[in-house]
Amino acid sequence: MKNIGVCHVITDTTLQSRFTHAELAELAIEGGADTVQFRHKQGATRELVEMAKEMQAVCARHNVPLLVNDRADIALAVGAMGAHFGQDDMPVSIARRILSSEAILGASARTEEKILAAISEGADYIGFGPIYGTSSKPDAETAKGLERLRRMCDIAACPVIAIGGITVQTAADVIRAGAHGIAVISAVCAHPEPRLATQALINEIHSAKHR
Ligand code: TZP
Ligand code: MG
Repeated sequence: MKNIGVCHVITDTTLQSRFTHAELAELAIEGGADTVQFRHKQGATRELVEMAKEMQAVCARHNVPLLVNDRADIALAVGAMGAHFGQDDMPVSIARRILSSEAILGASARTEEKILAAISEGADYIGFGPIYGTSSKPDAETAKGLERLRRMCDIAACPVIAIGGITVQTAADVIRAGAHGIAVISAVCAHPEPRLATQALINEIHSAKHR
């Protein structure tokens, strides 16, 4: 099985404008993030390629996988380790033909049927959420909570990465509910000190796993 990170930091330049995607990647990695995801919903492809290229340089220097949200073509273009897809994005089975068999491909899935479908299409991990309320994704569904997370982790035969409203106060609960790891935007990107915020999340994840 592939090595799927436990602390995915998704970079965002709409919640804050102090740092670029690449700067956020650097700070998150210095804080211990073991996966970084480039997520940028607007802009021309050429601009996205430039941003992702800068991030890939940071990730390669630290040997941390970069995943590209929504875009297999950009992942391929910049040599990223993988990509993450929602239900309206490219199917994982097709993305797998574009990227290599070693690529880490994640899929967001919110029901038992969709989780099983994503796994059979070849997803290496499932993104499940939002666990809590979030304002980082305007079209997010209502919060699923820890009990739903627990059930989904039980049925998924691959790592589940929980997302949505996760903070340093709740990260340990999410791991104890069975999630392999967490993905966060605001807890790191909107924090005054992204490096320290990541460090604190990592501490919570590790202490919950080793208890
Ligand atoms: N998908 C489900 S919730 C969410 C995404 C991209 C937003 C997560 O952001 P935050 O700030 O960690 O709640
Ligand atoms: Mg998407």
